Amino acid sequence: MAEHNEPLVVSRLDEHPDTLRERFQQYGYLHFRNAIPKARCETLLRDIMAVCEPHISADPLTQLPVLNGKPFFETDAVWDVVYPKIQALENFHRFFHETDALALMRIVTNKPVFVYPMKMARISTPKKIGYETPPHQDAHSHQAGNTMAGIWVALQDIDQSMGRLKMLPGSHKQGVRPVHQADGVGGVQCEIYPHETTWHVSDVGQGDVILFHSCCVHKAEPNTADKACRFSVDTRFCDYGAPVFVTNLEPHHGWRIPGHDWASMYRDWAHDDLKYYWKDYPAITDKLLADREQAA
Ligand SMILES: O=C(O)CCC(=O)C(=O)O
Repeated sequence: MAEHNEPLVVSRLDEHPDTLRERFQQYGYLHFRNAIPKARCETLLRDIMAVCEPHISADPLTQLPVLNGKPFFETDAVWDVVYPKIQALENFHRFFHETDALALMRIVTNKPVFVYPMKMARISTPKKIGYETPPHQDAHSHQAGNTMAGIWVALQDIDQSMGRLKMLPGSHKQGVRPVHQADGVGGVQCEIYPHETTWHVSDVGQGDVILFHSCCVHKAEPNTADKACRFSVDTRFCDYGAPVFVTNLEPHHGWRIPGHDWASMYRDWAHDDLKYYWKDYPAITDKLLADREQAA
């Protein structure tokens, strides 16, 4: 089925929160331009790039990340070496606990926010075609209740060649879908129905944010650039007190990279306030929430 692209619908922070929440329910996502200060994105981008050396480094002319060796994706050997170093960056985790990020999440929850402990950094390297993030719903991957949502932040300007994030508008309205195995980040892809041919996608700028419903289908485009890599970060959140499935309390990929646990990640942190901040969260569950909703 041929895909048809339309631009992301742009929302503004000065719009009434009710209007924004209605749009979120209509499309399954909200896109804000320049919603996180560029300086903070730039600092995090530089910190992440520094731990990706020598595999990725700053282009001498543009200072943007470029690939030096072979392309790689999540779970490749190079990625397994650099990812624990990225995860150990205190400011990567703190990024999502700053007031501006929390305010964005609160637009969706309309209640105090719980930020999931698991934080994700994405590196899309060029020429790894077929291994980009397949179409999926986070409700499945995070076993989420229906009030969980995602926040995705562009750490740099991202154009059409660099593996943009693409949303399937309105796809959250049909619940959690069946999945099958797929190559690429996450390893599964969900069903797309025949009438769903229109996707929303745009070039985004450093500091642009996409908030998405746990059932909104999304995927990444392939990175077809010559050398440019794409860096973004994301996490999940819900209204404080909503059930959170227990695996979301682990570091991303802690389940498969030996020694990649909170204690090792925290070793060089300068502050203690965000260490194990979820320990007293009242609604940690090991019940399969997405499956339960699907069956309901
Ligand atoms: O940035 C990407 O490639 C994937 C992001 C994503 O799928 C997510 O945040 O759920």
